[in-house]
Amino acid sequence: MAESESGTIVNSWNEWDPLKHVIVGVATDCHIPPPEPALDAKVPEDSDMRGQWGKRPQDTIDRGNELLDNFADLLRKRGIRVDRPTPVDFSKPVTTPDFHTDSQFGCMPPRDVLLTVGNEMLEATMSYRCRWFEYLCYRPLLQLYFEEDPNFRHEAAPKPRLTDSDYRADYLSEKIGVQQRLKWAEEKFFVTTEEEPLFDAADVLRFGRDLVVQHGFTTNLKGIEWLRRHFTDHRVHAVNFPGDPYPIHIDATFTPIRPGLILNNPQRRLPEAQRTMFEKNGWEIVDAAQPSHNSPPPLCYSSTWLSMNVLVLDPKTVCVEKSEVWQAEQLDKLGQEVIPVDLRDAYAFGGGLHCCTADVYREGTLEDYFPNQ
Ligand code: DAV
Repeated sequence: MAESESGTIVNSWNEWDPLKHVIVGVATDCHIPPPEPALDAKVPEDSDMRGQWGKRPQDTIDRGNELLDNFADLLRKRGIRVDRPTPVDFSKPVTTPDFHTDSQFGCMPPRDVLLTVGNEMLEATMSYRCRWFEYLCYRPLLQLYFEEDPNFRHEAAPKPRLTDSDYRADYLSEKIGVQQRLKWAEEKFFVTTEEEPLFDAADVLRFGRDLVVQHGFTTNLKGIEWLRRHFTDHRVHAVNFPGDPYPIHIDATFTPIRPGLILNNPQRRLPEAQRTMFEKNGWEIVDAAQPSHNSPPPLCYSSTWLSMNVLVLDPKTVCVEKSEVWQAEQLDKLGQEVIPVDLRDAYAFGGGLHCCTADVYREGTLEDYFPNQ
């Protein structure tokens, strides 16, 4: 591979090859956005976030940044280059010809916005109005990579209109009840419609030639079809996980650890019919260990299953949140070196160790891990 004078290389084909360069999010100015359809559907019915919006308390932002800075330092000490996004003013309302929202969100989980496949970084469409402009926080970095790596391809998926026709009104009641939500999730009846392609980057897992994409609240079938037509050298597989009443993002549900091994959330098992590709190629899907906590931290969108939102540094080494002792123990028994990282107080900003990062460069090449299709 040609290397530029700066040494910058954008290239990553999977979730486990040796990590050399990564983006870590920042919590600065992070907001709880005002109500909007897709976001409301994700906020659990008993959440302390219902009815609240505005800038998050400054002391929680400072604490989140402290933990994210420490994580960035830990990675740097292991020889990994770490870059950080540039927050925009998230208090600014956004008006397009099609929608208005009174504030934006933040730039903590870069994983949601940026999808790296080989030498390409693709800005996702996103599916929340408050996150429509989030790519702006990453543009200074992507411009830099464009200058420094002559092979880097900067791509952006078509910006969606996000009118009301993108969302099912059925989901707008607060009192749907978890049983109804589970039934709808099983039937693949999600809050987003098939009006136009929608996807968040965190719904995509990269396995070399195969991309595995979760169909749920944040990614619709048209979004998956768009990815299929875009990544023409890849096989794109749609998966869904009944058992999650609020299905967004695949990375607290299905977590590849190394070639041949995936953790699956035991409350959100991959349906039997979708296991064939893994079984035919000798991949093991094991139930993830239980989370250490009974409830998420305050003002957090995500479930307790951020326990399995781990960051793999190489096929033998994995970062696990420090308090998630059961997950750490399981990975240790599975033969991985486990690095504990204190991040729980940053969960509220949008996720765990996988969410708060986005790959720029992992060593390694494009491989076919599933030759028997
Ligand atoms: O379990 O709440 C969180 C995923 C964040 N990227 C969950 C999914």
